Amino acid sequence: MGRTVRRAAVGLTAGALVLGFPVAVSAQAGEPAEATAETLQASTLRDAAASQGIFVGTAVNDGLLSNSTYSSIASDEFSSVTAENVMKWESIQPSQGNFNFAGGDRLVNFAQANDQQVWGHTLVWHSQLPSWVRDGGMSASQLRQVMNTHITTVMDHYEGDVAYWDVVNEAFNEDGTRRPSVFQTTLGDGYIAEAFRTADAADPNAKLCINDYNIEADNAKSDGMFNLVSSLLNQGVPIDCVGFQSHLILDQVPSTFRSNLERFTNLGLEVVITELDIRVSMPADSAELQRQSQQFASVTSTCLAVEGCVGVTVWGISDRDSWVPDVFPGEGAACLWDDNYQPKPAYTGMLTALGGEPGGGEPEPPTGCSVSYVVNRWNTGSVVEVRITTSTALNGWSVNFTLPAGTITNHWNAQITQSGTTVRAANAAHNANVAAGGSFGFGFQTNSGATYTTPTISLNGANCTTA
Ligand code: 9MR
Repeated sequence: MGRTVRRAAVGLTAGALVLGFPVAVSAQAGEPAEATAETLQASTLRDAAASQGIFVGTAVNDGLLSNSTYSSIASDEFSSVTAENVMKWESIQPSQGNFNFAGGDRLVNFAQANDQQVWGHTLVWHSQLPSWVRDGGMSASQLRQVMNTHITTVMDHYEGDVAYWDVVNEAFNEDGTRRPSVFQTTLGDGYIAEAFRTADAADPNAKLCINDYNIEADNAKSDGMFNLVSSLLNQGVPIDCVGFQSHLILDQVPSTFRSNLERFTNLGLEVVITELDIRVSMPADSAELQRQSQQFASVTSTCLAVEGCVGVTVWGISDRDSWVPDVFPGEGAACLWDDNYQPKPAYTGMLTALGGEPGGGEPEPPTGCSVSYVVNRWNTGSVVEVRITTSTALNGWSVNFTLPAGTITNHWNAQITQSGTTVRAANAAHNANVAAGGSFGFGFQTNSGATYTTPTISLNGANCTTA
């Protein structure tokens, strides 16, 4: 059946190879790749995670994929994507036999364009279940048929495109008993084994998971999950993994997280952090954001420390896109990027835990400028042409220098002001933007025929060299 534990090595980009850090399928869990003078550290979550042999994912909101800021972060930073909503039953089979794969297909296309794994979420769940299933009053044989048709049709459609499926989601109550979903009440305990067998028949190569929340700690609910998966394995039911959603609260990362994951990996199952976020009472202050950073790092390190923890997925990119404020009024700031898509301390914490470093430890690009200062003089006047080459891109510039004699009577390609011997030239509207390595020029005429040598010229406050 080939359902064995292994570390996924997805999302290894060409960039990682160019950097030459230890790509290390051999990297040991918990040992960050070390940077040396010759090697740069990964500067994105996905490169850093690849160097550790795990994937890093995000839930993707289909409606935001057209936002280029959002989609750039999704593609640059993550090696795995989970459909936040579009692969759920109500989206994919809103009425019986009417399958709508458009949203899921968009995600698959996005993932394939960006060398990403797709995590399928979710096949059998009590929520976001259309009323024709939830309240349909079906007999056991009808509902069994409906459930199996749904699993088979969806998995057939995505066969080869979706690496992991949450086959069953949120099957437990907090006390570890079964949640009384329509599947549980109509089909009984056996519906989970049946769903996994059907899923295995539909796509024998996809990894098949059961996923839940509040099972991160060793508690009654995770005991229920543990007993279930132990029993499924004993019955030979094809199951590969357990997803720990990890919708956490600041300062409440469970101390038993690692040992709890390990009791599942000791059964031979993969474990995955599938929906990580850490919510804070709003407004979040900077001390809380620092602790949140440490806690994202701690969860990431916990996964790295557990052989068989194959990935960490965060539930959304920015705080503004998160489900949290809608469901927990007064709480939020649960993600790695803020409302303006700026990385938060939590981003740096997670990247660092993965052995990466913002900027990758790359040397700062060289800064500087060089000047050519060409003078044409006659007895009572001079024309000076200044040309400056900049090593960094400019979005507006200001050039300062001294003029030992004379008054500027005319100038071009800059706004020029003179105060005694001090001259300031600022960009004109048409030459404010200069690419790195590019140059710009301006000129002026004076009423002095004195000999002008090239002065010290500064660009945006830093002195240039003379070309
Ligand atoms: O993030 C999802 C949100 O957009 C939906 O409105 C919500 C509906 O239940 O589901 C959210 O995602 C959930 C996930 O599918 C399962 N685990 C809990 C997640 C947060 O509610």
